[in-house]
Amino acid sequence: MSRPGSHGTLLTVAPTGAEHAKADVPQLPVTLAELVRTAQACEQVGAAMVHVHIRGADAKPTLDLGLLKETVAALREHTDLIVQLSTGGAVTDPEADRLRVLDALPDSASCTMGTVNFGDDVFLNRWEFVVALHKGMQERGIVPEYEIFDIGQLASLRRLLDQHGLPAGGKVHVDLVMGVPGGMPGDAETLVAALRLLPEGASFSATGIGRTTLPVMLTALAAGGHLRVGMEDTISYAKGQPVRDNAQLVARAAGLAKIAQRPPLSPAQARALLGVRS
Ligand code: KMH
Ligand code: ZN
Repeated sequence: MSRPGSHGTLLTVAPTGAEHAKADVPQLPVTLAELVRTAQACEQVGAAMVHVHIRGADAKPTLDLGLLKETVAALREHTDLIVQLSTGGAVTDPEADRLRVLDALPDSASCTMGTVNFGDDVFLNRWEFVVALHKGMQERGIVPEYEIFDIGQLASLRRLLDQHGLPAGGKVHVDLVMGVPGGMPGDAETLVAALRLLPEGASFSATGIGRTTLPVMLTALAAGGHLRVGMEDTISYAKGQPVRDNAQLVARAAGLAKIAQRPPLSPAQARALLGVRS
């Protein structure tokens, strides 16, 4: 199956997330220095984009705008990676704070396409808020990555594009986040079913949470998709074996992509795929 950019594989690393506690997972990068070191190590083994959640001095998730700006600047200075900020934040973050993330002017930002149960919590994404994110990115020239936690959210994406037009850069890129308890399962059948609802010409990546990591990765590669990996999504490398660091996950994905004859895209190639300015 041929997909945009499918001669090579875009590898995104999501190194931190908002859910794991540093106290439980000491190898989780939470300071700016740890994040930059992690990003550099991941770039060396094949990552082209970094999906960023930041933490405050207490190692808890924060959407502090000053810290976000500092993070974008540091990642740009020390890597060539496409810098994608999360507007999803943590499930407790207010909409205004999530929208303000765009003022840090990253290359890319996430835009979740609907509300979903998220374990015991609710990840709230009202339609009006989704539209505000989409328009805010259009106005600022930020390239969205549409996060899809459940298949119906792909129908919402088509509606968004019909009503409000293409994103900055003119390309549509979707990330299927599979295996969240409350969202779509992380298996081959569901991934293939989701592809039927992708907007025409869209590229996609996929990530499987926890034990769905490998089935989702292998299916996405076979279907011409791109890959997101990282400790935001899994802290277990194999049964009974905790992840050593994010680069270990990126290196495994890069190895599988090479075996699939779809080697990792460089950051420059990934910018062309996603319509991100160089
Ligand atoms: N932390 C999750 C509630 C995103 O980054 O845009 C939402 C999330 C999605 O991680
Ligand atoms: Zn995220």
